[in-house]
Amino acid sequence: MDEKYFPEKIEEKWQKHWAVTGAFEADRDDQRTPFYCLEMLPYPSGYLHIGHVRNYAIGEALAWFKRLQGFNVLHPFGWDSFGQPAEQAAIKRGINPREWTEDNIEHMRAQLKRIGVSYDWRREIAAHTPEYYKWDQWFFLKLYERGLAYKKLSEVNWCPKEETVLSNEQSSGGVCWRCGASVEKKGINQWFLRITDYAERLLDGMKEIEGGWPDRVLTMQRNWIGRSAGAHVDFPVEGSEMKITVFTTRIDTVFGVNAISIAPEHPMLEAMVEGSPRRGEVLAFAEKLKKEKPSGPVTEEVEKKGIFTGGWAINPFSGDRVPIWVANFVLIEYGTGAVMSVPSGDQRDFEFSRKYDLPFRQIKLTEDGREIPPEALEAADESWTVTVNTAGWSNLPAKEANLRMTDYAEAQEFGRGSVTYKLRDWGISRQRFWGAPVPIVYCDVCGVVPVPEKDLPVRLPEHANFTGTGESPLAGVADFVNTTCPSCGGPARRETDTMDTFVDSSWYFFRYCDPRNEEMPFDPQLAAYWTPVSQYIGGVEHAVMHLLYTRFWTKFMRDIGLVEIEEPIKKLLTQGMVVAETFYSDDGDQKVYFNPADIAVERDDKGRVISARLIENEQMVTVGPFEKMSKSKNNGVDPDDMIRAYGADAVRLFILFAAPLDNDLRWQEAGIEGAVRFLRRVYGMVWRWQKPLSEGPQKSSAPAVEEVTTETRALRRKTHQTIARVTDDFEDFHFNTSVAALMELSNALGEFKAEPRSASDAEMFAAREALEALVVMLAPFAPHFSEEMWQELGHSAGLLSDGPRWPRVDEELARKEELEIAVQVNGKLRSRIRATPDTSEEELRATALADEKVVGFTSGREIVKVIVVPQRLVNIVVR
Ligand code: ANZ
Ligand code: ZN
Repeated sequence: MDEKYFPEKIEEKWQKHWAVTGAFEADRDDQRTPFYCLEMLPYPSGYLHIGHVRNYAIGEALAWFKRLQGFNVLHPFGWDSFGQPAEQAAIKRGINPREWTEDNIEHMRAQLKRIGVSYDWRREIAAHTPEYYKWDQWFFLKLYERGLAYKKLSEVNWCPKEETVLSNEQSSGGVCWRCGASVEKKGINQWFLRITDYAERLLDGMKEIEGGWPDRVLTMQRNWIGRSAGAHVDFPVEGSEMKITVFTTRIDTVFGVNAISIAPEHPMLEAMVEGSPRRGEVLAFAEKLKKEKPSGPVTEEVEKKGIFTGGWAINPFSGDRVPIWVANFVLIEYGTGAVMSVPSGDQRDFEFSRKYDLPFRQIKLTEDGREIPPEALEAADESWTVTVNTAGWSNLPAKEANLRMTDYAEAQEFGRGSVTYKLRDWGISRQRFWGAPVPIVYCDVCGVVPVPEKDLPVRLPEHANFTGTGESPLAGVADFVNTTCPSCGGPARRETDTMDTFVDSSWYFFRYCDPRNEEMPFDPQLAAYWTPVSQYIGGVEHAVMHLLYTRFWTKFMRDIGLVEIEEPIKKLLTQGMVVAETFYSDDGDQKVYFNPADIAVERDDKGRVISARLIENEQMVTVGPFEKMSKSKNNGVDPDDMIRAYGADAVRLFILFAAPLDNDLRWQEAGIEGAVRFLRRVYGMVWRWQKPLSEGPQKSSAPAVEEVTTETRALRRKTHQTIARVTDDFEDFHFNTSVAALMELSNALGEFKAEPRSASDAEMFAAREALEALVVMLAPFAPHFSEEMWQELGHSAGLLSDGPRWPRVDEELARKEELEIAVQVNGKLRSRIRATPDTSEEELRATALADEKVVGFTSGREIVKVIVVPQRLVNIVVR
C-alpha cells in the first residue's frame, strides 16, 4: 500500500480488473431477486458533461448499494443515436451521419469508462443500428395490423423557399433558420399512432405508480391527457340538413347559449357560407385568424376575435335561434372544434359577447343565491350553483341539472354524454434521413402495402445527398425509393418518412433484457424476470413525452402478449440540473463567454470571488450568475478535466454530496477538493490500521463483555448508528446526508484513542468493524477507492464487487447511550433523570423542572436560577 492516495493508479487498476472479471455482468438467476437500475439513455452529442455525470452517478450509487445488499442488479447502457444533430452535421459539414454518430459514441463510452461506471457493457445498444431499428419497424407493423398506426393530413412547418419541412426549433420566430424566409404551415400526409385509444388506461395506470413517481410528473401527465367529461349536443343549422355538434362540460347552461362559435378551420364553414353574399369576407377573415394563431396553447389573455357567418342554428333545448360565428379562441384540435357560447358561464364567451354586443340570458344564481341581470354581469361565473330560467330544469343544483339534461338529450337523440381528451394521437413521421424508415411500400396497383416481417429491417442507405432543402434526403436516394411491391411484385415506391426518435426510446429498456435476440424484440420470459424497471433516473424535461410514450408502448406490448406488466417503471427519480458560474467580458454590446477552465479565480474564505482573470493574458473578466451548463454560456465543465485533476471517485462523491438530488447542483471546484481531502483521510486511517489488522488475530466474533471499554463501546455505537442512517437514507435517495454520516464516522474513528500496534482485541475488533463499514458504505460513492481499501484490509479473497457485503445494523448497539443526570435543588441531590449525550440543555432543564420528585422541593418557591452541566447535572436554585 502506498503511503499516499493516488487516485489515478487505483482507478485504472480496478477498471481493468472489473472489466476482466466481468464484475458487473448480470444474468437471469431465479434464486436471486432482480433489481433493475436504469438511467435515461443519452443522445450521443459528442461529449459527456457534468449534467450527464450527475445522472449516472446517482444510478451508480444505487446499483452499487443494491449489489452490496445481494440483489441481482441489471445496470445497462445504450444510445439514443438517431435524431437531428447528426443530420445537421451532415448538412453543414458534409459528414456521414453514421460515422459522426459512431465517433461520438466511442468518445463518450471512453469517458464513461474513465468514470468507472458499473454497466454490463455486453448489453449496450444503439438505436441507429439495423439490429435495433429492425424492431422499431416490427412494432410499427404490429401497430399497423391493429389499426393503431394510420396516416392522416396534418400540418408541418414549411419553408416555401427551400421547400423543406422544418422542426419547431428550425422555425423559431416564424422564420427559416437557414434562409430566413417566413415559415408557412403546410398540410402533408403523415403517420400517427393511436395513443388516444389508450387514454383511459394511461390514466388508470397512474394508480399503480403513485408514490413511486414524483407527484408533479403524474400531474403533468394527467393534465397532458386532459380528460374532460361532458356531452356532445347537436345544433341544427337553419335552412339546411347540417348539424353543428359542440362539446360542452356544462350542458346545464344550454339555456344561456347566445351563439355557436366554430374554429376558423371548421370543416363545415365552407358549406355554411356557400352562396352567401358574405362568403368572401368570412372566409378571408377565417384565413387571417388561422395565420395569426399562435402555435402554443390559447390563453385567456388572447384578444377575442370573430366574425358572423350569416348562418343561424337552433338550440335543441329552447328552440332559440342563435347566430353562428367563427372565433379565434375555438381550437380545431379539441372536442368538435365548435362550442356553444354561454357568456354567463364561460369567460371567453363573455369577453367575446361583450366585444361584439351579443345579448345573452342569465341561467344561474350566484353562490350566495342572487340573480344578476346580464347587463350587470362583470365576468363569467363558472361555479356550480343553482339553475334559473332553464324551463323544466330550473331551480336545480347545477350538477343535477347537468345529469338530467344529458339524459334528456340522449332520449331525444340530439346529444349524448361523452368524454373528451386533450391528448392527441402521436405523430411519428419525420421527413428526415437519420431515423428508422417506416416499413411501408406504395404500389399503384395494391395501394399501401406493409413490408413483410421477413424483409425487415428496411435499411437506411449508406449515402444520401444532404442539402437541407427539398423533400427528405431519403426521397432523393433512388435505390432506396424504388422497390418492388411485396404483394404483386410490380414496381413500387418506399415510404421515405422516418420515425420519431421517441419510438426508439419507448421500449429500449426491454431490449436490454435480451439485447442480441434476432428472432424477437426480446424474450418475454427474460423481460418478465427483469422488468418493471425498479428505479428510473432522468431529467424532468421528459415528464410528458418520453415517459408517457413508454407507458403507452408497454400497454401495447401487453396487448400483443410480449409483456405481462401494465406499467414499465416502478419508481422514477428526476434529478435537478447542474449549474455553474459564468465568466464573460463585455465587448461593446456583445458578451463573450469564457470557459471556467480558462479562468483563474481568486476567492475569499467564503468562496466569494475577489477577482477572475483569463489565464492566458491576465485580462479581467466579469463573473456572472450560476446558470445551467450550456454551450451558449460556455460554462460546461468537462468531466475528463476533473477526473484528471481529482480522480473519478472524488468527482462522483462530490456530485452526490453537494446537493439533494432533486435540487440544482452548483458546480464549484473547491467542493471536489473537499471530497478528495475526505478520501485521503480515510485512506490514512486504513494505512494506519491495515498492518496490525491483517497481521493481528482475526477475531470474527465480538469481544467478551469484560474486555469492552467505554471507548470501544462508543465507536461501535457510532458505527451501527451510521449503518442505520446510511441504509435508510439510501432508500430515500438522501445521498448528501449519507455522505455526511460517513464523514462523521470517519471523525469518530480519527478520535478513537487506541494505538494500532498495541490495541487490545476489543479495540481491534471495534476499529475493524468501523473501518470496514466505512469502506463498504463508501463504495456507492467512490467504488474504486473502496475496492482498493477493502483489499488492503485483508480481503484479498472476496472482492467488494462480488458479494453481498452491505453491513448489518445491530439495533442494540445502535441505541443511543443513556446517561443518568443528577438533579439537585439548592445543591442537594433530589432526583435523577435519563437523557442521551445529545439531549439539549433546554430539554434537560425542562425535564428536570418537570420531574415529580423535584417538584416536591420547588413548588411554592421562586426559581432563581437553573444551572445545566451538559451530560452531568442540573442544579436548581430556589428561594
Ligand atoms: C359551454 C360552457 C358553459 C362551457 C360554461 C364552459 C362553461 P375543458 O373543461 O377544458 O374540457 N370548449 C369545447 N371545445 C372547445 C374548443 N375546441 N376550443 C375552445 N373551447 C372549447 O373545457 C370544456 C369547455 O371548453 C366546453 O364547455 C366548452 O365551453 C369549451 F358555463 O360549453 B363549455
Ligand atoms: Zn402491388
